[in-house]
Amino acid sequence: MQRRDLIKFAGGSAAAIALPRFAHAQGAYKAEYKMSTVVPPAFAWGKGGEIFLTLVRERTNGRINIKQYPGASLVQGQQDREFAAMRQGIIDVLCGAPINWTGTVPQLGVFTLPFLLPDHKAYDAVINNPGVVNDYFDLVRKAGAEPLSIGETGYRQISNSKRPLIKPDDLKGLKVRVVGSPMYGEIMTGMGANPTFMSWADAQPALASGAVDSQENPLEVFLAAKINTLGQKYVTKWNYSNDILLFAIAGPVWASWTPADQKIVRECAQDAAKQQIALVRKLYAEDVERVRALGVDVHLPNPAEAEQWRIACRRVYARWKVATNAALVSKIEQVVEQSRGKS
Ligand code: X2X
Repeated sequence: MQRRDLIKFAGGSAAAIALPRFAHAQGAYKAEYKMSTVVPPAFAWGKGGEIFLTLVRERTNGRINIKQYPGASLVQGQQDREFAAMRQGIIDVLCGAPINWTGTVPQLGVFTLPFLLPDHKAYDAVINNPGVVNDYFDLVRKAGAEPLSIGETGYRQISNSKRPLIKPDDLKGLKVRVVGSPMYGEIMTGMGANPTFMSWADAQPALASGAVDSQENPLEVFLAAKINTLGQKYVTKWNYSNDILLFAIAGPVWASWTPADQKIVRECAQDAAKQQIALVRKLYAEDVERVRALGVDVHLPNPAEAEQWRIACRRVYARWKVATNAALVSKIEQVVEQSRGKS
């Protein structure tokens, strides 16, 4: 052993001897907690993650240091592996769309059923309903994470390179990239399209090369990722599915924090979700104008057209209501129904 190494070794063992006392005082906190987001802070939901970790660092005086790994890089871009990786201890903090986790825990996809949440009024009524939230949070807890708060990833709109999509038949034969959610695949198949499951990282080259004709994402994502430069010329703002943005902590990590820190972190997530929703809504309000300004054709379905889209998804809806959690979906349906007509 070289002298330099010896010194290093001695230093290391001194630190190791000191560690237990230090660790005890700090409640065995990690130096860094890893947060996965699919998209970076240039996108509203990546921004939600950044807001959250900044608040946590400030309000815990740096005791809890969360680092964001965008591009789902902790799972090599394979966003559908996020939840499993959280269970394995690779991811400590989730700030994501549960649709990406439905291969691991199908029930977490309840909010994304096609046309379940018709507008923001319905969305707000649902995510602020204690009965719905408690049931959902119980599912998350049973799956291995402590849920903290609910933001919004945004209404997903369909785009393609071929033609305006006015009615379900117009999707016939289109190759559509969807996230790894079997339900989205069935929606597309039901309308005669050919869905391909792909991560977000793979989607962009596939659109650019023409390997797929179509994709669906919130227009905020379309704008931030400049999807129009990938040959996507037509958009239909059909509002077919809107996933929540769930802020959650891996169960064992949560249990390692003091109750006082747990309270702070939960409040930070609640504040971050509020700010993130406000940002998504602001972008939603201006998206049509901004997408049209890029020379993209944006179709806004009239009520009769919207009804056709809804009818085309009815069978998949019924199947996935049962395949996810029929009791919870029924509860959500009731809250949506009550929200109608209320200002
Ligand atoms: O991959 C997508 O389409 C994205 C970014 O919207 C999700 O993570 C669900």
